[in-house]
Amino acid sequence: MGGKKSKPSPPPPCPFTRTPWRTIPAWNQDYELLLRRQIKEIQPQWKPTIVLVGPVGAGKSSFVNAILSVSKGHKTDGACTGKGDKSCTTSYDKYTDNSLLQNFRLRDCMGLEKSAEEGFNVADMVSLLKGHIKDGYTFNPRSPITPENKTHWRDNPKFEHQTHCVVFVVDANVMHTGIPPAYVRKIREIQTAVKQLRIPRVLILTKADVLCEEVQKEISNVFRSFRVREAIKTASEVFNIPEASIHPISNYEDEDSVVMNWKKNIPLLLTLRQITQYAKDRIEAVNEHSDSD
Ligand SMILES: Nc1nc2c(ncn2[C@@H]2O[C@H](COP(=O)(O)OP(=O)(O)OP(=O)(O)O)[C@@H](O)[C@H]2O)c(=O)[nH]1
Ligand SMILES: [Mg+2]
Repeated sequence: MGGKKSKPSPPPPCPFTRTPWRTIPAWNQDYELLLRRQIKEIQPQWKPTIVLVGPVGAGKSSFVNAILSVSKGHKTDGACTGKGDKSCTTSYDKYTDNSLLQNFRLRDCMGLEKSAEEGFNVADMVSLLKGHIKDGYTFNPRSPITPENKTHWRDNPKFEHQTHCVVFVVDANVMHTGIPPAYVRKIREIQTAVKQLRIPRVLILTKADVLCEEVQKEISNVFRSFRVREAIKTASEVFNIPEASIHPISNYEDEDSVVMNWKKNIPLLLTLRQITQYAKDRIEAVNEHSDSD
């Protein structure tokens, strides 16, 4: 009114960064094949264990299925996935195969919940990292495993039984809405144990397709998406993990067609390559240390 101009509102954030915030050699089928080859060439002395941990519904089991699908070349749903407040995954299952996972064991875990008494118990996580928990154990949120459990408790775990890389899995969208403090507390407690045991850490931000419509339209936009970039920065601060160890991905979802998409495989393969390399490095570091004793 009165000729007074109202202040222009700031423009909405540009959906793309000026230049890609992460560069990769190429986004084509040759590069997809190269990544597959590189992963198969990562050959540790024996099969290390990679453990997935994160809030309920973050997409841990979907990541397992995505990796198994990429590996087989067709969609598979070996791990139970679903929407709900309670963890769909309750047991401690391992996944390996004759292709991309031929030299590794991927382990899916029950999800963390907001309440202290529900979901994956932090005490169980510490026992698991140290190698005390045997295959097929069903987690009980209210009562962590103890040495009295003769079936699933391992008294004197060797280095082979321990975890060799921990992969934190978090929904990228939570980075904008705010990650509930209870989750941050639980994840930090787990990180303390992970650091003490010198286990390498990787963070996966799932559902990048939901976070940014440009990524949903075209997955190769993921390293140019402003929102994804911001989510990575926030995650790095909240979880104290270097940005280079944080991977935005989009899992293969139920609604997707049965056909695999090599473009969608690239972020998944980049993630798997780093995880498997870290797990191999962990074995080598311990071997070198024991050689020099
Ligand atoms: N759009 C989209 N949906 C996803 C993605 N990853 C997982 N989802 C969906 O998120 C829901 C939960 O996924 P799950 O893989 O079961 O999650 P989880 O972390 O294993 O959960 P719990 O086992 O319950 O702890 C499912 O409905 C998935 O289809 C993704 O990258 N994009
Ligand atoms: Mg699960």
